[in-house]
Amino acid sequence: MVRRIVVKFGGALITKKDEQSVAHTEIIRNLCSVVHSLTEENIHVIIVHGAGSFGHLKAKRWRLNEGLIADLHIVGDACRSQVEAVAEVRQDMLELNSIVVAELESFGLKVCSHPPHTWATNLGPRFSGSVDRFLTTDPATVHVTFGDVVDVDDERVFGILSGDDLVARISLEVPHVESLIFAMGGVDGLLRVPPSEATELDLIAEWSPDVEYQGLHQSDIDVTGGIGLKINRGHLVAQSGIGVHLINGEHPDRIAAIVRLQSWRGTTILP
Ligand code: IP8
Repeated sequence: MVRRIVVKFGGALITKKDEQSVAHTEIIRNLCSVVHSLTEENIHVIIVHGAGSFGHLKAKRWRLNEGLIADLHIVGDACRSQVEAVAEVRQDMLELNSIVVAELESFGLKVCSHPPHTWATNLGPRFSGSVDRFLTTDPATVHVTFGDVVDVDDERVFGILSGDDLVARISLEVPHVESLIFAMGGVDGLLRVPPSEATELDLIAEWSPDVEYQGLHQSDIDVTGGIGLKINRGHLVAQSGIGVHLINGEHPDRIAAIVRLQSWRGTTILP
């Protein structure tokens, strides 16, 4: 019986969110170490990582989430057009991806990386592109993909496909996914009050749509939907019977604890 999990490494966890293209290499290494131990227990792991400062800052400046805008110029920017910015963000995302891949390989894992702009088009949880590529028969092969700028088949021409949309389709369509785990930065899970005011008691252990939560969505930095998008996509996945959990990725042992059915701190999204 195949056991498979999907883990989202949040962009705010694996990068310094407000400084262009700075990765938290040690956090990435610790996450990859846990992934490695799980593969040794025959668990198949699919990793989707967010963009953090490798994607959101330039995408926001060049309004790539709005699609093609005629004659947009930014005085003093190294890029001359949105089309150049699209190419640069794709390149920056490949750079972040190569850091994640190198850390996984340093543990002896085989890695298959799938940059979305090469196989996916259109946006949202029903984006186009087959997710069959994430199927493996060998747990020592880890598949990796990430939030990216993809082509769109209408007048927008391009747009941002969030890692949160990728995890939703992968979890729902690749067989035998038992859990989807969002590893986040700076918080233990969903909180009842804003993270800056929260105490240990404000963690929501189980979330369903009638439970109110507060999350930090830095709409001045983010071009995708922040915590609201995670909850929305997580809830979609939970409705199909897959366990959906949010944990603090600075404690990656919590990922292993979920899989090993031990106790852990974080939030479960109920169907
Ligand atoms: O951080 C966003 O992906 P996310 C992708 O998973 C880009 O929402 C390029 C900003």
